Amino acid sequence: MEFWRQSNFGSTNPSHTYVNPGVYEVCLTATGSCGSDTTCQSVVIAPPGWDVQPCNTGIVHTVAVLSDAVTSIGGQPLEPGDLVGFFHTDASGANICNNFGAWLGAALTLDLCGDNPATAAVKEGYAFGENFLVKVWKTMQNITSSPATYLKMLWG
Ligand SMILES: [Ca+2]
Repeated sequence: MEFWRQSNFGSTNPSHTYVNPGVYEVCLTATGSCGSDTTCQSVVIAPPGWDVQPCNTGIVHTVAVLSDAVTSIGGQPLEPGDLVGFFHTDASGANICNNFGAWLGAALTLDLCGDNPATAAVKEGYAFGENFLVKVWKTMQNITSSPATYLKMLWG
């Protein structure tokens, strides 16, 4: 994980642009005559090409990257802070990032978008029985690990 600190005294809308993908802990401290209060939130910055589209098919599948059973994906060891992305193919066969999240050493649960079979011309997500592609973004190296791994989709 990376940490970043900046003071924005007097700014009502402080902003910062993150250059590198990864997990960041963002804290905002407001100070006034009654004292101060701090709130923190974890944000995940997507690697290039990992743009997730909103799922509007109403078909959602949940997958989990476990903490104990999975220490590597496709031979790539997972380290806390690495990003794990699930990719489906669109109608042209291109790999589209369906969803991704940060693996922090505990189980990572993600909702994946399923394709609506009624809209045959558009492939919005995973079709039934489709293999999926998993990529790992190595946060400390700023690279997507390769080779990519294909796993069989197991919808219940
Ligand atoms: Ca469809």
